[in-house]
Amino acid sequence: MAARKTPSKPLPSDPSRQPASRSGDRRGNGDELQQQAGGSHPAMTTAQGIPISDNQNSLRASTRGPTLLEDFILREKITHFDHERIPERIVHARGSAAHGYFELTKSLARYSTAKILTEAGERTPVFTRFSTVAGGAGSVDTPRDVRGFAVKFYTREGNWDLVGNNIPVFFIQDAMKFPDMVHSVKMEPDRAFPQAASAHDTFWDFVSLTPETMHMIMWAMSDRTLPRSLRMIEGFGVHSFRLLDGDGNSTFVKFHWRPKLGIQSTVWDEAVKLQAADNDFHRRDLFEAIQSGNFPEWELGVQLFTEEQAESFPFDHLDPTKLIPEETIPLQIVGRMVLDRWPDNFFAETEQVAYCPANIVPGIDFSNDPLLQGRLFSYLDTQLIRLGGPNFHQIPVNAPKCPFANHQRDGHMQMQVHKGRVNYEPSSLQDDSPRATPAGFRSHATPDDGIKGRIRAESFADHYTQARLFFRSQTPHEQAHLASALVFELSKVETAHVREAVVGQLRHVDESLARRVADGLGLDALPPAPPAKVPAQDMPPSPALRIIGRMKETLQGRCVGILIHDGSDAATVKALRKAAEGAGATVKIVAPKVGGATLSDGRKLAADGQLAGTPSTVFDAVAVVLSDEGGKQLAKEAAAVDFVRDAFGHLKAIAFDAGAQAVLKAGGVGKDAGVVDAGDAKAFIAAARTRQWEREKKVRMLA
Ligand code: HDE
Repeated sequence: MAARKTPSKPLPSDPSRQPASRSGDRRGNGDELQQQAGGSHPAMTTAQGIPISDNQNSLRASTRGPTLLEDFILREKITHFDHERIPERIVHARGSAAHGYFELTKSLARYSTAKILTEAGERTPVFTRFSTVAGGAGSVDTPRDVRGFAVKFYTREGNWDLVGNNIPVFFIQDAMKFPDMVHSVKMEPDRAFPQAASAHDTFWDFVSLTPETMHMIMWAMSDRTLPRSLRMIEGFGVHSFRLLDGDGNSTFVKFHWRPKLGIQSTVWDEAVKLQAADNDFHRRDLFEAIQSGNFPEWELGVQLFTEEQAESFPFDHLDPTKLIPEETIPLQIVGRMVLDRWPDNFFAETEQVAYCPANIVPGIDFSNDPLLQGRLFSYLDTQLIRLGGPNFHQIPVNAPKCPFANHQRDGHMQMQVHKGRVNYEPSSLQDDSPRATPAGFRSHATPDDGIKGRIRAESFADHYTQARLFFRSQTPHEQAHLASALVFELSKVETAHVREAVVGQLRHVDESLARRVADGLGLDALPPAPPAKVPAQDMPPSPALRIIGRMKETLQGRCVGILIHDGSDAATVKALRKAAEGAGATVKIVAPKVGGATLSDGRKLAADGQLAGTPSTVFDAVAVVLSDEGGKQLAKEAAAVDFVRDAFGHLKAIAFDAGAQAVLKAGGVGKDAGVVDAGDAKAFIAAARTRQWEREKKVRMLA
């Protein structure tokens, strides 16, 4: 092969990769900086502030020769890139967050000195992060999973973090079991799957041998773990906390968040299909709502109770697998939280935010819940490594918005330039050095029995009563979903004895549930129930634990999709859009081409989504408005047929006109109260406000 001739002069860099200057000059190399600096662009520099003359080419020994180690610009750029990722959170890695404020509406001055709970009308900035638990940072938004609900309140008295979940109880009672529980639910260590799913052997093996998980399992298998939107989940502080008044008197408190849009879930088949439709379904939903000014809002509720009331409960409130029924201690609404600003930068804020249950302000205190006690250690510990050192509290999203000062010094990434000689206390050399204050944080003077040991309290021994309470409090539809979820998950378990052991546990919860699950698994006989230390007691059902019935019948914050094609009736589309928007919904037009379709009036209506990439799973209700010809064409298009089949299967309202009938027929869509004439916008809106629960038995065999 002939040797290539070395050009005597260096070639100009590839002009196609150079930004055009205002004058149209497309020369590369050294001209670029001058062109950009001449416009409104700031000069690009290294991290040391040294101006960069060429951001396209590395420094080479000759035109086609090796790259020189001397190229500090290239090395700095690549080194920084190599370190762009930090370790993801071991749990709750996948999350989305927003800024906003908390406003106290009712003072709790009788119970607490914490300013955030006593100054009614005051607004406190917050940063709130929602997360899934099991999956990695790049996993999907809609697996069956608990959702984290973590709020950082930047109060006048320091940061208070309420780091909760969307379920009011937890899997385990003692922090000692957390690594085991998390290991079991995460992908299995030898095969590295399944990602973001509890439906596998190790998780159910752990569950079957850990009866304290049973109550949480009921919640996890219910529709609570399939939220329609992060804007529609409840939040719970889970543990009991204390409120302390000026004399140090304590009142126990449980914190609850109530979504203004109402609580709402998807159905399982929909959640599965959403994973394919949009990996970022919840993140996008939150982003779009905030960007469009539809700010998500929650009420803060508290359950307040005394030590004496706690003594009278038939369970131990320090056990995090127990909730306090609202029928026993009603919820008082004391404030609201509004999220009104999407972060400017995902990494700087959402990824680097560090919540910690130990961040607490004077007037609030911990309880002796052994799970909470373990959490008080864990978060700072994990953040030291995740964020690279002891100064992560100085990162803007983590820094208090009130003054803060102490004698902690130095360490990795120290951002503060501390002045003066005094970095210790007591001291007499500097008048402005920080000192402890009488207004500072005080712990409750809790008496103790003084017997040390690795102990599980007898009062924690009842694992089944509240699991039964939850199951029996659900509507029949929800019970069927729960039983079917158990069948689904256990059907993914390969080890027969694990499946059977779980069914054995379920017999303590509710014999009929165990039978349904056993039947769904095809077991020939009910496996034996393991011995129970404390058998389940019957408690009066708590309707507050349901979703169906408590879900708001509304289109506020929901989304309606209208499928059109060339020739669709313009007046019908217009009327449906007007009615849906009037009811508070966002409307999106779906068409075979994203450019849109030419309607009956000759005008082109642009689409918000192309049919193939915008299935009905992303909507709360759909309308299909087609000409006869359009209907004939789309009846042969799988995406259109799936659009209506899935909307029907996911119990959504469907409006259709004469032309759309061919597609409905191809999709096997039957007639019911939720399938309405597109000409009757009012009827469509009425049906679209809720799901068609009665349809479910026609479309799905549930356990
Ligand atoms: Fe967490 N948890 N957790 N957890 N947790 C973390 O902290 C831990 C528990 C919760 O958006 C970690 O910074 C232990 C209950 C949320 O950044 C880690 C125990 C509840 C988030 C940790 C629990 C939660 C976390 C991982 C049992 C509901 C995400 C990264 C003793 C009340 C916060 C990090 C965010 C994150 C430990 C149990 C909620 C490892 C040891 C119960 C919402 O420190």
